[in-house]
Amino acid sequence: MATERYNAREAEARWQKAWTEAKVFETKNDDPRPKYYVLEMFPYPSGRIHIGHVRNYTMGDVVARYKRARGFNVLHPMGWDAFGMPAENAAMKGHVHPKSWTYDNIATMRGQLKSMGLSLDWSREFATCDVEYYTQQQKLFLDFMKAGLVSRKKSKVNWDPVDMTVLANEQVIDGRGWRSGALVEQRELVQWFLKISDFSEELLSAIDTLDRWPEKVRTMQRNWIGKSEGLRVRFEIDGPAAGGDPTIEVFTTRPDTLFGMSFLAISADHPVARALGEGNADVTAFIDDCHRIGTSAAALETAEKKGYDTGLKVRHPFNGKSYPVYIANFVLMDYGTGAIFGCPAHDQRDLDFARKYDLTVTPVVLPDGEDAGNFVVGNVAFTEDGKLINSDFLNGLGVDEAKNKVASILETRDLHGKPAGARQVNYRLRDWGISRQRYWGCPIPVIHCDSCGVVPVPTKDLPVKLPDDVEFDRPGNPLDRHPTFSKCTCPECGKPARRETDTMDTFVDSSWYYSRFTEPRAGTPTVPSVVNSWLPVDQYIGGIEHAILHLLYSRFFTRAMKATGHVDFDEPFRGLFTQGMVVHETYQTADGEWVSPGDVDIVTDGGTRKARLRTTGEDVTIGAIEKMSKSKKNTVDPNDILESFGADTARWFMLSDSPPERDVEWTDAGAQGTARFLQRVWRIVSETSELVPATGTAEGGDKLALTLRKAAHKTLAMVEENIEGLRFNVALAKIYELVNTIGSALANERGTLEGDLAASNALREAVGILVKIMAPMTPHLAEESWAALGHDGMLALSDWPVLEKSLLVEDEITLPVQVNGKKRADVTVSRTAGNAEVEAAALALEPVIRALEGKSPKKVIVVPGRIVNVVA
Ligand code: ANZ
Ligand code: ZN
Repeated sequence: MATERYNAREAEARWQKAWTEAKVFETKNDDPRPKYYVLEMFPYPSGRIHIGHVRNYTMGDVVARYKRARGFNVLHPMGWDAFGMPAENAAMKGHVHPKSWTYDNIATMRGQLKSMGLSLDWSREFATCDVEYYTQQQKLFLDFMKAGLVSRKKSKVNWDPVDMTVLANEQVIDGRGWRSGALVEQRELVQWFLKISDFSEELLSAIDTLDRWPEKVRTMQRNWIGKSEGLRVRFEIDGPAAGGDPTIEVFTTRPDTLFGMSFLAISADHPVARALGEGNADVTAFIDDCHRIGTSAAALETAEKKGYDTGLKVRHPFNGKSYPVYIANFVLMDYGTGAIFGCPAHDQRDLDFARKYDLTVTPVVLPDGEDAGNFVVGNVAFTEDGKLINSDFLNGLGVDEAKNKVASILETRDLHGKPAGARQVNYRLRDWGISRQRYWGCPIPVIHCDSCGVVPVPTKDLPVKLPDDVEFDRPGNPLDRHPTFSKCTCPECGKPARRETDTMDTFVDSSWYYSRFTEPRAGTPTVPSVVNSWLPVDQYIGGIEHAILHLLYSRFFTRAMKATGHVDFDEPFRGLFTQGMVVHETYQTADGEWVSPGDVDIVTDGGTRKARLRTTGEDVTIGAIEKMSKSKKNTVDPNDILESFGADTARWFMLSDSPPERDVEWTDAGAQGTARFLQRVWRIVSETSELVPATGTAEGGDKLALTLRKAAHKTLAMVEENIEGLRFNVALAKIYELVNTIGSALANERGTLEGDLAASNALREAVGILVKIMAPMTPHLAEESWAALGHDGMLALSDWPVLEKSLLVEDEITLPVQVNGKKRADVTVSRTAGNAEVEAAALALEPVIRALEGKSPKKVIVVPGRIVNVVA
């Protein structure tokens, strides 16, 4: 009986059922214990869980189970980020409705997650495509609208001509749609926006409070918000104005470089450019050309810099000279004022432009250690700090002083009735365009009426439900061509009106789901008293790919929900952890075809690892260890892993080898090693259960008892510390050591364990601790072991072991022993030993006796706790 192998498959299913039946992981909001909210980023229901999910959810589950054992009321929910394009793509390809495709996938993936033994409160599960969820989201939208946080504006969008949809900048990769691969075009559309830019400063400054976020994520968020402090400078047009205004205003962060100016450039969408374009075919052609490159910063960065000399000139504010005005493709209309002054010596783009159009390059900032007489700028602009030169009254000043001086002068100078300069803070962060011309998303709850304009759908008429009877035979938005969806009457005047057919960006859905989990069936988006008691999320865990948008949108949403009375906190996630990826070796046949790990046998041939194709025995090359990807076929299916090894092995292996923020390499050999280790733990448990009685108190005892007790409590302390610090691999390494200690006691000291009550009590205690500290990682094996050790209740409901701090104190001490000033040996004595005892022990050491060469020492000085000095 005791030596029976642990049957993971059978035991795991059994314990999962037992947990579910006992509702162990269902969380009550009114539980009086302190609350702890741990959340992993919810999955998109693509069809199957992938190995990254296994790692992510294992980490969250370890935290959840650990915190539960430590007496917290833990909220650990799961749901589905279920709207989005892939469902529609599947519908277009496979004649399956996005809804059934999505819910079928959810069913499959739910089953897979359940087989991982995650301690989730499934009673709170929802999918963002559930009508109940998106109804509440529509309410939020209407509240945001009332609060002035929604706008509608015409804006240039990236248009994917194949998918017939607007793409976010991030969805345009090298000028092509991320899914369709089609060349993206620019179009103007009236879109719905959430006014995230109202919160730019707050979202930026609050990053400082996120001290439990990875520094790199905080930096990425800061850069994305992109605050810059600069000056708006108005230049007088030299000659007749185009479009009425006698001036052109630019935004610059480098007013110190004004004397290095050699041109002014405006965006193709600038009013002056438009005015010039009227009736001028050349200008219009150039403007059209500019529209063909994407609006994204990346697209502009890589595109060749082009300009059109308008013939207009502007007058410099200080030197009285005139400079040409270009329309340039690298100037964005929606940043600053849509116009710049170009200073080629100190800006690379301006320099490239100046070289192309043969404009002057005058350095005005001199690097330290350079000589003003010789300094020239070649093809690399000098963008750092230095001293001003060639700049009249600014000469000799530092960059910051010069900026200030220019600003103070221009602020107080009048130009055509307005100040010539004004200080300004700018942010890169743009308002969030949420309109999508798709079916499978949350309908935007507004109505367009010819008489009343845009009218919000009254709350009592919610939800605006997605119709089921839609067709996907053509690309584009099926809602647009649905026979009745858009037909409605105006809630204000009762005349026939048109329902909005745009749906919301799926990032909206994931911007507040964590709040919804606290009261997922409420008839309001949140129940404030409840959500405020749970949030912010104590520990959020997910992939670094969400470092910017998802987290920033969630941070904005929280503030918008606060402004509309739905929550009462600013930051949604107190702790954030971004886990590394799961990587795998790649395999390739002689003709370069990628082979999946499942089709390969690894053999060791003369000491080297070799890979062979399972079907033919043909040699395949073992390639680089890379992120799992379909294209290189180096993926492993969690399903296969769970079936062949069981959940505990997969969970343990995911945590054991690498720090959680780094990549971990999945290897079958590693997983087999883990499986063997878990069998070893099971043998230890079985032997212990036969050897020792089920009860008794571990205390005192002789050497073996003490060794076991100390090892167990030290490990306990280390595991606590390292789970709290999310250093799971370190915690696991400590557990391996404890298993070795217990294993060797069982192998070598059986007699003592059988005969000595203190020793056998210590063994039971140590194995009990082992089982409990493994439970967060390998919960099934731990339950099975707990029962085998004779306990009645479920381990999942029991408390964490109590640490006996006294056992952590080292009670021996080692001191160096010097003979005539030279170190000869170390002496180990009891911490409580008196000087005489230390002296005797030191003099009895073989190397000390040898060093004394038969002489008797003149003096022995014991510095307690430090050193023993022998003078001969
Ligand atoms: C003159 C200058 C001289 C500039 C120099 C830089 C270096 P950040 O820091 O990102 O805010 N700029 C302003 N508006 C722009 C627009 N709509 N499209 C493209 N470029 C624009 O960058 C501010 C700088 O970017 C501004 O400072 C301006 O160029 C340019 F030695 O003005 B600078
Ligand atoms: Zn109306």
